[in-house]
Amino acid sequence: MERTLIKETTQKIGETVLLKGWIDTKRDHGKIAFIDLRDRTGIVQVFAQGSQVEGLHAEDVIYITGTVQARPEKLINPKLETGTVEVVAEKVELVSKAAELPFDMSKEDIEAELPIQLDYRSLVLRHKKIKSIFKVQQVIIDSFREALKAKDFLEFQAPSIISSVPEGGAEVFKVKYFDYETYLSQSPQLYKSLLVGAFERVFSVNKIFRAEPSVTSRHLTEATSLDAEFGFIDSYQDVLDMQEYVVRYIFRQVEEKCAAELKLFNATLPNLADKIPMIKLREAQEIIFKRTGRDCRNEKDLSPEDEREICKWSAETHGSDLIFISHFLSDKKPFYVYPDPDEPEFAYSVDLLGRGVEWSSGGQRLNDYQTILEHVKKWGLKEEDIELYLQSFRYGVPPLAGFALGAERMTMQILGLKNIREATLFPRDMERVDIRLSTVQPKEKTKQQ
Ligand code: AMO
Repeated sequence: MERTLIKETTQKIGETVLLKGWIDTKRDHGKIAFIDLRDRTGIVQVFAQGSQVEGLHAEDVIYITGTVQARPEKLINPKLETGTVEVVAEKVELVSKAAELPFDMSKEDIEAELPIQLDYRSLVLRHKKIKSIFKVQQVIIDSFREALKAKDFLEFQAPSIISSVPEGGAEVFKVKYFDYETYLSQSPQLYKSLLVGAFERVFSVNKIFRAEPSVTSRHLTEATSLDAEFGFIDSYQDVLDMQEYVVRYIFRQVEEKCAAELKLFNATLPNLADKIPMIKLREAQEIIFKRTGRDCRNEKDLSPEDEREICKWSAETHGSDLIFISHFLSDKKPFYVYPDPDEPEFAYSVDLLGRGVEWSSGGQRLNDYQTILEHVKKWGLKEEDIELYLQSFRYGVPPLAGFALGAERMTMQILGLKNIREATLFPRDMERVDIRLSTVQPKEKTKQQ
């Protein structure tokens, strides 16, 4: 018999069907039992004789042949999509036996600390609420793609092994590459910029690798970056507008396609005013000083506390949970940023903050070859390490700009998750690659590497 998917059962009243799935929960009542059977399309209640399901428990994979019956009015379960029917089991076949579960997966929230949940990631990812995080993330990433394709951007696959460190800093993983030293990509920055010379408008969805030396609730060592870059801009305002268009598109799609998932988390999309407000770094610091008395006015960046405060200000005064902060210090930013000609110590660089956390960075890039060379020298980079990038600009590249949104950060902030690891299928940090490193490698060995 051909398999029937669980969501199709409501259309098959009176028919005999073959269902294949996992036991989500089992309720024993002596001679009879109820099983909530789960497949990729949903859950349906199965009624069985106790003897048919003896010894079975949650996560066992079973095939059930049975008849679909309409439930009497008073037994309809409005919480289930298939709540108007149940399947009366005729034959139950055990296909794959599951081990005893380490915790109860039938609760609305798994009652185990996050590190434990991450140790059992393969199992935990089967939980309805956890799965829904990745449905939302998929819609975010799909919508990023759709929004940019609609604007004629070409998607490219960014390399992961790179020969230079575009963003600077020590947060980079070295890779022994035969006899040479290379790095895991911190960012596809140089590739997306040089591709503007070929395709004018490009984007990529790719992994970035950061050797983050601390364990925080918003940093991963391997993150998903949604990168875009485009040429022929008139001013750096264009990059704000493009980003705003993309973010609004993503929000609309998430709202339309993920109503059930948002409800599970009691989440609402961030408020957006008619236009996302934009202020300069120094203005933001002045506002923070006035509001809190905390003097950060000479700092090169906003601290996490500052980010939360300026987002609060934005929500209160502009009705926007998102805010752009521009004009970071040129010499604290990577070599490719475009200094504002009116105040060159500050750059046309822009971060997007949302609900207290940075969602993206971006800005206008240098496109004049000689100026790029000057910056390369000043920033202490080796020309030969970024030869392909330089080559593109040697042969003419229009004024350009771009941005990169962190997919996990967006997911986390939209759903109100406390820790970025929850928004990552397989989070990596300095203590974990799949499972805790300390449990698989002696500490000494981990240290040496
Ligand atoms: P930046 O380094 O700010 O900019 O990274 C862009 C966005 O990527 C996300 N992100 C991270 N998410 C989780 N863990 C991390 N360790 C991590 N690092 C970054 C954040 C961040 O805002 N080349 C520039 C982008 C550009 O100018 O186009 C860049 O890499 O959401």
